[in-house]
Amino acid sequence: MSGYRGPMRVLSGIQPSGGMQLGNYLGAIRKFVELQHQYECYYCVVDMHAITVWQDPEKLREQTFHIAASYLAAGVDPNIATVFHQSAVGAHAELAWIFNCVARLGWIDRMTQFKDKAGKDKERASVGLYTYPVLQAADILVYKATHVPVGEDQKQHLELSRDIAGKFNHDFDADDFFPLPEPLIKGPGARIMSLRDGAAKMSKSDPSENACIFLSDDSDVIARKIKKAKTDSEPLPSEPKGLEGRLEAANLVGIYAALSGKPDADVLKEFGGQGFGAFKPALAELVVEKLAPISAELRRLEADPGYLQQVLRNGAERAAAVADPVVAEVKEIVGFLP
Ligand code: AQP
Repeated sequence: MSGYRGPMRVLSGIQPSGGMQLGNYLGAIRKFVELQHQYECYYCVVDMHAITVWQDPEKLREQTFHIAASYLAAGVDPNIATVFHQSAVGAHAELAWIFNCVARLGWIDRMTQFKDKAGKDKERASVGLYTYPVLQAADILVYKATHVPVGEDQKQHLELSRDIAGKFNHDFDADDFFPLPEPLIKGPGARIMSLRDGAAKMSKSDPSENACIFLSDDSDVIARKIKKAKTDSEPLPSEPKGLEGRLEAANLVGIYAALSGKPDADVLKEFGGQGFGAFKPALAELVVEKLAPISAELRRLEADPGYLQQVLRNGAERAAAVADPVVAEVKEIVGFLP
């Protein structure tokens, strides 16, 4: 974090581009809950990121409530952490423009997520999808956040945020104005893979409905998806090195380990030598046991949009009170008139 001496702050967000999925929960939200007791935390629903690919407006509103409700259902306390939706705090977009003029084209060209999401037809992708990681840097740095809990897929974007912060500090001779934010990635669940393809990450917008477990899935749906999960025909090994090259098996064992709090080695001590016919029902039972209380709370909260709206409004006010003065200072630093 170089010589930065400001408060330790956490910022993270999830896109309302679909239902909250197990990867988002294990890779991100579970960490949000722990961190709220250690740092000043800002958790946003990143609706401006979501529209980098087409979103039906009515669904976008619903999904924004759904993601906010999922934060709370998983244990984020809006009286401790600041919970809000990104578009309600204009400072994110203002700083993103200035960062568009700091970031270099070559840096953005290297971002692999754009290549993955744009696919073969990148000429037809939105400009927003291309500059997405610059907006992400603004989301973080507008709060001068020092720590960012994310899944492994976001590592490259976090490096870019550090580069942008460093270049801004250097170009404007503004020593340590922005911290160089640290990613918080490590831990079980940092990379949960699709149930249909062990080489692709679990994603809420995966077109295959059996690829992904959603927080809103009921116990029958969870059991069915796990039963249908792709696997090989070998029994489970009794040690982690036996999972090498067995992507799907490694993913299921990883999910079991992340939810049970046991290392992979202990899971394999228990299930090594057994086939998926025995392991899958045990996994389904564990997933249902861990997710059921969260889904019940999620349903309760979603039935009360008035409360969710109030949480988001209060959060946006608190967030703007921190972000607006940072943007005002940035404008002065770059030479804009007040
Ligand atoms: N499969 C995953 N394993 C671990 N962590 C994951 N995250 C996402 N998928 C996994 C983490 O969840 C946070 C929010 O992600 P996001 O919604 O902003 O964007 P994403 O990474 O693109 O998530 P999805 O579900 O794949 O969304 P779509 O389908 O819309 O692209 C991040 O911290 C991410 O690392």
